[in-house]
Amino acid sequence: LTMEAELHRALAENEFHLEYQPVFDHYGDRMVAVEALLRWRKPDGEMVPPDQFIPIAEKSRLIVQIGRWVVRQACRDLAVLHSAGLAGLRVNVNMAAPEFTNTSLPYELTEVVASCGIAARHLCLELTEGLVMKQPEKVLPVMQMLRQLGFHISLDDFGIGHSSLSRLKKLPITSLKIDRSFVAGLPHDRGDGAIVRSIIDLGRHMKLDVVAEGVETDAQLLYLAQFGCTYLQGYLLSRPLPLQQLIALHHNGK
Ligand code: G
Ligand code: G
Ligand code: MN
Ligand code: NA
Repeated sequence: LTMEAELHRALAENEFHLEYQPVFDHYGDRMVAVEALLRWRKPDGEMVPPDQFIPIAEKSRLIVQIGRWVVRQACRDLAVLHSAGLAGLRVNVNMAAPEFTNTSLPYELTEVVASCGIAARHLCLELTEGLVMKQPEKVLPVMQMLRQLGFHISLDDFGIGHSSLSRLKKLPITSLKIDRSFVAGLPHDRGDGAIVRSIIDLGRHMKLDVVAEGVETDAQLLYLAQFGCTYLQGYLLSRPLPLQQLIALHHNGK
């Protein structure tokens, strides 16, 4: 079977599931959001990482169907998390280009959140800079409509794409996620430190939340907190977890 055929089967046979990686406030003590991350377990038990199958799903446009499944599952799970005591928690969902150039996306998402009993502001869509900059004339109107409807939008992997600041200024987004390649060099690499502090300042002046991803050490966390990074995510705080483990983590005090 080609991987494309296997992906069709995976959708039909329920071989996908989601894990959730928490995002914490800068003290590292309050969970404010979770990022949904797609996982594929083949019938023989093999786990296929998303880097391997998402590019193929994007080419075949199967990503649109997979993305619909992801959003619906993530919103259902968020409703479960809200009832388990995590009221107000947001869920972040990664989106690929073919999903975001679909002009019916805002209507579809509005239906999904309503049917799950959550508000639009509880769903945050993560887009990469590259996606926005490649097809701005198609993506921008969709982004604007999503914002008007109350959804949050985050620019993922920020700093490695090539967004012009003049375009960034006009984007209807609510947060920036500092790419983990910059976080990796903290606290000693002076270049990475300068870039991270600049992104934090940029976010503050543009009234955007700034999320640092890939936080793996206490020294990185301290550096980011000291310079006012709003939110933190990374293995130091928590790995991506299945839903039930996430609920357990919350009950143990996070
Ligand atoms: O979970 P992991 O770190 O292995 O993810 C690898 C990459 O796959 C990341 O860039 C992540 O954004 C992407 N990814 C994970 N889940 C999804 C998803 O549901 N949809 C899309 N489009 N990308 C995803
Ligand atoms: O591209 P995106 O930011 O969506 O990628 C999310 C991926 O990053 C997930 O697959 C997740 O497993 C991975 N990830 C999350 N936290 C860390 C971390 O602290 N270090 C590293 N190396 N990867 C991480
Ligand atoms: Mn992401
Ligand atoms: Na990222």
